[in-house]
Amino acid sequence: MEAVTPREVSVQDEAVDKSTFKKCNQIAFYRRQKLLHPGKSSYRALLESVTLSDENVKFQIIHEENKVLLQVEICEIEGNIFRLKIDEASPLRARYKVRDVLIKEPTTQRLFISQNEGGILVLSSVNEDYKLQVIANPFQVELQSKGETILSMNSNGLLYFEHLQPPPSDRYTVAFARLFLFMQETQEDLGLWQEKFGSFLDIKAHGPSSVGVDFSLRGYDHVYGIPQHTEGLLLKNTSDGDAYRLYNLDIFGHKIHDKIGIYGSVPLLLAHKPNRTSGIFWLNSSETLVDISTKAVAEHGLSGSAAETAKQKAVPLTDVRWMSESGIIDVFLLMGPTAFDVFKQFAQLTGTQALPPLFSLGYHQCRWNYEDEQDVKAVDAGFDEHDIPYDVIWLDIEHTDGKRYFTWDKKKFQNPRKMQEHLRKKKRKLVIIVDPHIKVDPKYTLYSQAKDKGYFVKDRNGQDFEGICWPGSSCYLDFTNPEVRKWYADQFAFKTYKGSTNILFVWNDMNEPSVFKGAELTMQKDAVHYNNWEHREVHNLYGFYQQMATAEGLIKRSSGKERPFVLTRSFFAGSQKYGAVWTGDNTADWSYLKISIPMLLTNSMAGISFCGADVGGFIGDPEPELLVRWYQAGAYQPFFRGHSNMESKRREPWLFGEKNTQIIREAIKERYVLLPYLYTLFYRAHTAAEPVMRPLWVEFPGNIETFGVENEYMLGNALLVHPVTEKDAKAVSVLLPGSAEVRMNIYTVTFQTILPWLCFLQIPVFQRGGTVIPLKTTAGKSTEWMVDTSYELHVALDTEASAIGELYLDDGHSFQYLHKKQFLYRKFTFHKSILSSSCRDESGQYQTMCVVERVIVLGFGHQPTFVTACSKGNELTSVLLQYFEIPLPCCHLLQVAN
Ligand code: NBV
Repeated sequence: MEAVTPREVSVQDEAVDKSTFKKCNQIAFYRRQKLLHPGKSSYRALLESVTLSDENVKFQIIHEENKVLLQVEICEIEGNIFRLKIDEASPLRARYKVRDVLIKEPTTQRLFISQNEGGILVLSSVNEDYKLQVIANPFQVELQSKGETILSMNSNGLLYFEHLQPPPSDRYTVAFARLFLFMQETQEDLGLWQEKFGSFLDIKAHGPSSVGVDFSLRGYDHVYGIPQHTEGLLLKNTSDGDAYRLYNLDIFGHKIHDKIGIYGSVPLLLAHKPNRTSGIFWLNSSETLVDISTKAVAEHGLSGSAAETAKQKAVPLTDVRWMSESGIIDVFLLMGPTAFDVFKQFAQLTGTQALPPLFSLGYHQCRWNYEDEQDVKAVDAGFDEHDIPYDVIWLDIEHTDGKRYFTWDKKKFQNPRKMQEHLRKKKRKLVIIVDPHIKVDPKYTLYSQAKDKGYFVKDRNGQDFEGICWPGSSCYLDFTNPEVRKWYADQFAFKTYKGSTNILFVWNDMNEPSVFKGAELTMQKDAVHYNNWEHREVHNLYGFYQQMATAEGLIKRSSGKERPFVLTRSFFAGSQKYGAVWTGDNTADWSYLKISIPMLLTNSMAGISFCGADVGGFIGDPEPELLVRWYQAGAYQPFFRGHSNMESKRREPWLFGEKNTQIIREAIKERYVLLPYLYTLFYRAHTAAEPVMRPLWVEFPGNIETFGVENEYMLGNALLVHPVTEKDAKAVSVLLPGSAEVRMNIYTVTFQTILPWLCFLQIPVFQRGGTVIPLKTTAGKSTEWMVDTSYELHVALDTEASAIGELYLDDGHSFQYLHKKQFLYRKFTFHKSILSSSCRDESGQYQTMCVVERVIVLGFGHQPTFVTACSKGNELTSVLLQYFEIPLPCCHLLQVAN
């Protein structure tokens, strides 16, 4: 089958056809699990079987009806994390356990048994802060901190574990054939050994293997996380058939406010109450559904008479029920107690955000497609002509020879190296797309090599799995195989990837994986991967593995020297280690601009700081006002890329009249000026797991008003951003959290302030009192043009007239910051009218000639009488503070006298 053009692809027509995708009640394992209702659990713990080692505590639990034994393993991991694993005690065959997501086997701490009698086992942590109480009958686990129950597991009795069984044909003799047939018919509805969806049949070679359990979070009624859905920030209560679905799917034209899974999944849920944040990380890569129910219960539990209950104070409680199609139960309880602790705990398990090369924090210009070399050059020149900074131009699938990735369409791109040299001279980069499907074409080396080596995913009959995608008939590389990943990484070597240079970086798309005409437009669950694991076990990891292999390839081609940049559409927990993520095919409509904020905040809380949404909206044509507002919003989001569909009109920033060009130019320039702050935030994300973009409640954890806010957010701890997402907005109502004492920017703030929308040119961004942010004094044509540009500090004073902040810098592209300590990390403090700069990390060695040229102090209150520069001995307090220009009226630096 020949290459598919977008118009031919039914996926486009089916975009709005809901029947292409399953509703929860069309998912067999969900239906089966839902037959189990809250109540007394059928599991009983055999506490006499308890064994204790340095690593963990183990015991068995038994199902009272089927008598199947499960093995429970509990361990404490340093840093307030508890891990609970439940697997079959003696499974028919090993069950799938997620690999490669945890960065290392976590370091455990010994638990102590402080009680094991009367059907109760109490485990205490080393520092005795936490206690785990295991109740034998019915089986339940409670986690307490200093006497307070934080959460319990299986308190609703929803522990569900389908043990592996031999196929019915082995179990029944011919004499029972009739009965078996009858059973098969009745069982089909429950999809035990096979499951139909439309014309698709999923044959389950190993039968039913679903697992699930409930958690009750005491005192919590605000829960967040489990991306990716087109939903609001706060997770909603689910009703039957309406669970949050974690199943990576390519849904073109996806609707907003929908709990179906799109593109990526991170099974991490966060719960917050004023004095505590907790997290539940459900490590399972098969299709997963999450039910949420928040209610108020009597303080001392659900039991007790009605009269007693009425007397007791009602406390909120959130029940979270996780249900996965297969694998084991492997769950990490992240005990915080602060949100930042939870972020660290998750990063301790899955890694932190990779430090992006600086260029990738600039503006990216993408389109499906920039036609040819001339087009690329013309668009590039357009940016200079219109004085708009940008760093990267992108090439979509049409740049290839018939959608054979790693090749070029020779008519359109006759000399890709020369084109890249041209961009290099302009100090810019190129990103090209590399999808995971490989065209079935024996003359295509990538295909023939992979075929010979047996590197493709197989169908259930052992043949290479074939599906339709952009190139027509395609096979899919099995990235779960480490050998395939190594081979794939090698494809990025300059010698192998003809026409590539070191300014070329990569975009992984369609890696859910997307399979046109496949069940739910993805791969059959009964396809077979490396080590004979069915696709159902690893589905949500497919994109994770492709991005991992791609990032490794880019590092390898530079002999380990250069940082990679890889954007992926599909992702899982831990994808942050490999690059950036975007939210996929959004629509050019105000509602999609609005939803991009909670979507990005949710990704950020799940560890993926480097995320963004297509500026302008991928599908359709934005009206100019929407496009302008989207640029203004995107300028303050971590990954900033304009992108449009093939059918959309061209929308380079200068095509909407001078007035709009001017506003977009300003927004992009603001982004470039902000880069030192943003890069510093990325360093914090990289080293301390602090999300770059964070919900207000994370910074103001005790302020209930902030808990549901999703139309504004904090960029780092210093900037509050409230993008304008309404058409014709003349004013925005901004919640500036804090008491009357906290000043934001030049405003003295109470809770809700109505600020006049001064003019269309402005983006509502507020600096928090008590912070210093580093900026560049001016924007250049791209990040590389700005290396020598001076810095500027914005000091916003708090009520004590003090402020602190920091600046991180390095060469912006290599790993020298890591291996050779080639970085500079400064701290700025404004106190008692003195601004000082000190070293934040003494080990940093990086030299720069850049100076802080300007300091702007906000909230000083009145005109200073004089401003002087201080020095220690003959040296200035900081190499950075060498030269000052003092623009009036409100700039003061170093010593400012009242
Ligand atoms: O490669 C073409 C597009 C790409 O531009 C877009 O960003 C991806 O999300 N791709 C999807 C495939 C086609 C979508 C209809």
